[in-house]
Amino acid sequence: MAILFKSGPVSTARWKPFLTAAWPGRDLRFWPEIGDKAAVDYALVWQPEPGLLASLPNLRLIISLGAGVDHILRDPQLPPDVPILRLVDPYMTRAMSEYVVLQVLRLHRLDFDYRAQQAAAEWREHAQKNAAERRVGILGFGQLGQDAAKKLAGIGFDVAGWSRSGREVPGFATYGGADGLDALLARSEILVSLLPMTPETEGILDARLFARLPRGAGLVNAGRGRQLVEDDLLAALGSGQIGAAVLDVFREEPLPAAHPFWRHPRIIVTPHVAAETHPPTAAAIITEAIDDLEAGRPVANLIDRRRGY
Ligand code: NDP
Ligand code: OXD
Repeated sequence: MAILFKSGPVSTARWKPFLTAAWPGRDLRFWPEIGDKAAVDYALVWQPEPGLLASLPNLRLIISLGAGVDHILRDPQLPPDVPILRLVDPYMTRAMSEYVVLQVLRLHRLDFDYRAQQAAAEWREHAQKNAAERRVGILGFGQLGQDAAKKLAGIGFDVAGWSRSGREVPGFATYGGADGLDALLARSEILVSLLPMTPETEGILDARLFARLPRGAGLVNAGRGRQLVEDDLLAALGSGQIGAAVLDVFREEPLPAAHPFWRHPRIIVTPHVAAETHPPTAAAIITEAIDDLEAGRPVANLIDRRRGY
């Protein structure tokens, strides 16, 4: 019975002490030291290379070291019947909400304008709405989207959410499907995307979508980079259809130094840090999932492969 951990070197160094403490005496293996592959029954992974999971013949559970699972599902050789667990960690959820609140406030309070004015030593005031007069739309109304909505509503923002199912969430206007998207976009002066990466959401943040937002809308993307059509965003910023954007995720990460986003005056870039995995709390959640599986109890937060998230 062995547990394999596969991530980058920095993440491995951060996780190691917590995993060792969580599973004293268990056979823990840190990639690339896999040893006997037949002995591995659990794999904790971030961006496993294609074929790695298929090479473990007795795997019982694949555990994503993040909330998203696109980095696992993209493997064409992924073993079809092994369940996949995604991280749902209240610590991470709170981190994402902090990020969303910060960026929505930044857009709401015209921070891009005032930073630019400071650089030019220009003293000029703009009309300022109150949060209650600012409509925020959240694409992806799951764990992260709903918590962010609650925190934004606590400040007074008028928040609505969009999901695949159009699920009802008490206290919020919710929308679902293609028709629902039109309605959500029409009311969103600030649009926050917290969508999982699936074939349906790839490229969803494109010129067609931007055109349906109120003119000058702000955008926050902390879902996945491949959901954004980068040239369409640059064009929408150029025309003023999008007023400013805050981006945490990118098609290519790290974002190449020559990429125009780095120096665009109406874009803020953060290096995929909106909600980092937190090993102390995540290790406890993973332990519980493994205990449940071994005891024959239902395991929470297994993904539905057909939906892709
Ligand atoms: P959840 O599975 O809890 O929520 C996903 C939401 O997206 C659900 O409301 C779901 O609808 C909706 N959705 C999925 N597909 C579609 C679609 N085609 N059309 C409309 N709505 C759709 O996920 P989380 O909230 O936990 O995480 C969301 C994503 O955030 C992750 O997959 C990851 O990509 C990203 N993330 C980014 C981080 C960062 O640091 N930047 C950190 C953590 C996560 P329904 O409710 O109907 O199922
Ligand atoms: C995640 C992420 O999916 O950090 O957890 O992007």
